[in-house]
Amino acid sequence: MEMRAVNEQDDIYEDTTAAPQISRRSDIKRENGQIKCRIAAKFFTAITIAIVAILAIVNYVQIQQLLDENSQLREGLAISQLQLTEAIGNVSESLANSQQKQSEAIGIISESLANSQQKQSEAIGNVSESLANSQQKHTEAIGIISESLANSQRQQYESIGNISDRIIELGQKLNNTTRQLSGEVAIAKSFQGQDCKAVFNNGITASGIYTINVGGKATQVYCDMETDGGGWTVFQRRFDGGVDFYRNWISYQQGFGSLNGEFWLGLDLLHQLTVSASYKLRVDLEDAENNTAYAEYRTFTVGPESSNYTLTVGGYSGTAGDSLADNSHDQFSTFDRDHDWSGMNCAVGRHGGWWYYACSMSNLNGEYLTPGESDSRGLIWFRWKNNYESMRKTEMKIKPV
Ligand SMILES: *[C@@H]1O[C@H](CO)[C@@H](O)[C@H](O)[C@H]1NC(C)=O
Ligand SMILES: *[C@@H]1O[C@H](CO)[C@@H](O)[C@H](O)[C@H]1NC(C)=O
Ligand SMILES: *[C@@H]1O[C@H](CO)[C@@H](O)[C@H](O)[C@H]1NC(C)=O
Ligand SMILES: *[C@@H]1O[C@H](CO)[C@@H](O)[C@H](O)[C@H]1NC(C)=O
Ligand SMILES: *[C@@H]1O[C@H](CO)[C@@H](O)[C@H](O)[C@H]1NC(C)=O
Ligand SMILES: *[C@@H]1O[C@H](CO)[C@@H](O)[C@H](O)[C@H]1NC(C)=O
Ligand SMILES: *[C@@H]1O[C@H](CO)[C@@H](O)[C@H](O)[C@H]1NC(C)=O
Ligand SMILES: [Ca+2]
Repeated sequence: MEMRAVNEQDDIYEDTTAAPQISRRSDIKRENGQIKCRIAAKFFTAITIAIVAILAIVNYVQIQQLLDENSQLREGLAISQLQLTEAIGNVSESLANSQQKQSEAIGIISESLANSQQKQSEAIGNVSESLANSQQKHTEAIGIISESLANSQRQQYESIGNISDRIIELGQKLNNTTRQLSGEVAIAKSFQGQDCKAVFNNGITASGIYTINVGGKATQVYCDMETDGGGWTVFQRRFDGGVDFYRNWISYQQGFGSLNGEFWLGLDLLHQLTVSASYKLRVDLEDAENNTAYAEYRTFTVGPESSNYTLTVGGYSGTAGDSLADNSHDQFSTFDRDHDWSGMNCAVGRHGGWWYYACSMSNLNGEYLTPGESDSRGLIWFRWKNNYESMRKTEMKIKPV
């Protein structure tokens, strides 16, 4: 900028020198002025140059200073980088140190831990050992206790066993005595009478087996305490064919079967009873369809053995019809004692024991057939059905009139 200004001044001087018509004096004056101008211009130029130079110098110095500052900064940067690196190094080092110390500390801790663990293990071992010892002692003690307990228990058991034995023995004795006593009581109770009516009159009103006194002899009988006012001494019962009634003379004399099941009480007993007082007879029947009927006879006696147990029966009433009055005054027959009127053996023909004549309208000791089956060997009560239909159930019983 300054340099261009100087060049423009030069151009102005060139132009002024190109005018020769100017007068001398005025020329000299003009020349003086021009010189003065030129000197002033040169001076001015020199000053300008000097200023420019100074400015350049100042500029340079400033640049130098800037460069210095720059390098100082770089140096400082480098130093600080170095220091940083050093510091990082220091930090790393101290970190490494602390890590080492930490490792060392961990090592120490582990070691002491291991030691304490060892001690702990040892202590546990010691405890276990002493525990084992105490347990062994305990076990031993228990063994001793158990043994002595077992011994005492054994002794106890033995003595209990002895006592139990004794108790059982005594109980059996008591039982026996009680049984005998209760039997005797039962006999005593019903002994006053010779039949189920007497038992009934003693206040026993349940059907079952009771002991009665027949001619001073204790005898068990089945008592029907329900039918027609109760007190019936049952001497014949059929209901399932469980007992074979095709028996000989002696059997019919003495009786057979079971009082709880089917049975025949016996001709001797019947005789004894029926001659000692006046008895009525009742015959209860049930057919195949479970219809029931009965026949009652106001008089009923069975003669002595010497009469071959001759039957006396009469005074029928009932629903089953009279199928027995025809047998009155007839002797009892079995397959081995034929006392019937027939040329043949009715007991064999009718498969039973009865007061046959030739032969009979009744056959309640016959063969137990399928109920309803029509066969003269069956359990016949002809005048109920007017045929030989065999009964499902029969009962013959007596009661004093
Ligand atoms: C680095 O550590 C050394 C000695 O360990 C110390 O002289 C120096 O000043 C440390 N430098 C820094 C930057 O902390
Ligand atoms: C374990 O017992 C032994 C001797 O029996 C003893 O020397 C040791 O100190 C015991 N250790 C501990 C931890 O009690
Ligand atoms: C049990 O009885 C037997 C003999 O029967 C006898 O030797 C034993 O000593 C008795 N025991 C006890 C504990 O009474
Ligand atoms: C007594 O006898 C009855 C039967 O008559 C029987 O059930 C009972 O167990 C017996 N008791 C004893 C202690 O023998
Ligand atoms: C009890 O009676 C039975 C027979 O009925 C007999 O075998 C037993 O020895 C009796 N027991 C006692 C302790 O009298
Ligand atoms: C008759 O009575 C008997 C039991 O005594 C029974 O099994 C049977 O089914 C009865 N029959 C009829 C037709 O009721
Ligand atoms: C009874 O039967 C026998 C034959 O078994 C006979 O000898 C006896 O005379 C009979 N008694 C009467 C009273 O008929
Ligand atoms: Ca005959």
